[in-house]
Amino acid sequence: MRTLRDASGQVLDDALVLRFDGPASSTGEDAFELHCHGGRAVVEAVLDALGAIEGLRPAEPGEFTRRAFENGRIDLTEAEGLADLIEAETESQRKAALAVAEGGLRKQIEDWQARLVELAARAEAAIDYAEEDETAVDPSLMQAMEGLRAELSSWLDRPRSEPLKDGVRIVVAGPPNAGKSSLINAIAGQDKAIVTDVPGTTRDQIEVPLSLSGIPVLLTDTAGLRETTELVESIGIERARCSVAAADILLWLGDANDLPSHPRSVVVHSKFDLPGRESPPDGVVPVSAVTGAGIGNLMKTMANLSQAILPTEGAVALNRRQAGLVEEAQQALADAERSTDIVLIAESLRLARTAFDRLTGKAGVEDVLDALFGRFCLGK
Ligand SMILES: Nc1nc2c(ncn2[C@@H]2O[C@H](COP(=O)(O)OP(=O)(O)O)[C@@H](O)[C@H]2O)c(=O)[nH]1
Ligand SMILES: [Mg+2]
Repeated sequence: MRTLRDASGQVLDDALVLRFDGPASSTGEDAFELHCHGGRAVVEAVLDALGAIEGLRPAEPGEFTRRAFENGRIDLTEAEGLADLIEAETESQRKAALAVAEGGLRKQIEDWQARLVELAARAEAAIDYAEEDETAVDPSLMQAMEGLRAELSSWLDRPRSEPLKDGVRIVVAGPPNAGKSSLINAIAGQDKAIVTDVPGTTRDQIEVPLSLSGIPVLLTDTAGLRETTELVESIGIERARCSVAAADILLWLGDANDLPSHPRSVVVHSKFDLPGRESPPDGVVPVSAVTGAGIGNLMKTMANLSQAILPTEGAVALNRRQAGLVEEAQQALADAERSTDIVLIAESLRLARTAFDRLTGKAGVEDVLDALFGRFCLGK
């Protein structure tokens, strides 16, 4: 406990002063914290007194985390995890972010890096002994590269972090008047989309964030897909096509024969209540937005499909940036495996190491840093 005074000696507060000596502090620098009484006037008076000291200024958003990163206390993946942790809104988002913030991915990358360094050293050594004429590359080196590449591949096959962070993108598409907007309203339980019997009503996309049995979902209504010369509608249709391509899950309210190619789609047989629509073909999900029949079943199907593209709870999942770099490393290893020239193999291994350096933030990441630390709030 210490008495805080300003430069003129005026007492400001009695406060708890905590001292953290570098390099063991969270930023790696010498630091201290003042735990003042919480009133706004007290905090302002202390901040004013601090501001009057030459060389002191308020921290930029994310500056503490940035310094921790720059001083090597955390790597880039941990900083990314921390940013996600601060933004986490659901339990599953919090657990996933924490796994990365606590170094789950950093440790994995360190293991890969260590193995790569070893492989690179063996390749470099082989160069020194290589004869003029082609000599076969050591099969055990090839095997080790293959093992590492297979491991990276299996990581790339795992669910990514984006669907958990931003919600699983479920896009409802089909011909005009199929009942797309009505279906979204029935699912959302409220009138979010405009429904009419005039084909071509929905021209712009409507996005409804929902929680499907605890899974964050972004349900998107789209313009009906048809040929049109009307400008606004045709822009809407173009957007609908883009949405379908970008969808995690596609709900198709049209003929199964016209289903756009998509890895995860459900053919929905709408207006199940109407005469002539009572006997749906096999393999489709019948629903009626009017009576509500089949809506619960469709929601269950959507939840199951969503579950499959979400990371397991608390597991370390790669984001787009990280997956891109793991992919690069994997590609470099694949190139190395195909090559019979030890010099080229060594070069590919060097490329893989660079990809990992960018993954942890050791190299070439200035643009990423500004974008990342800009996401933090003041005082973090
Ligand atoms: N009977 C019946 N009519 C429906 C159903 N769903 C939609 N409709 C009607 O079909 C028309 C087109 O619906 P809408 O949702 O605007 O279709 P969209 O163009 O695909 O968005 C409207 O008149 C709706 O009232 C349904 O399940 N049963
Ligand atoms: Mg519509």
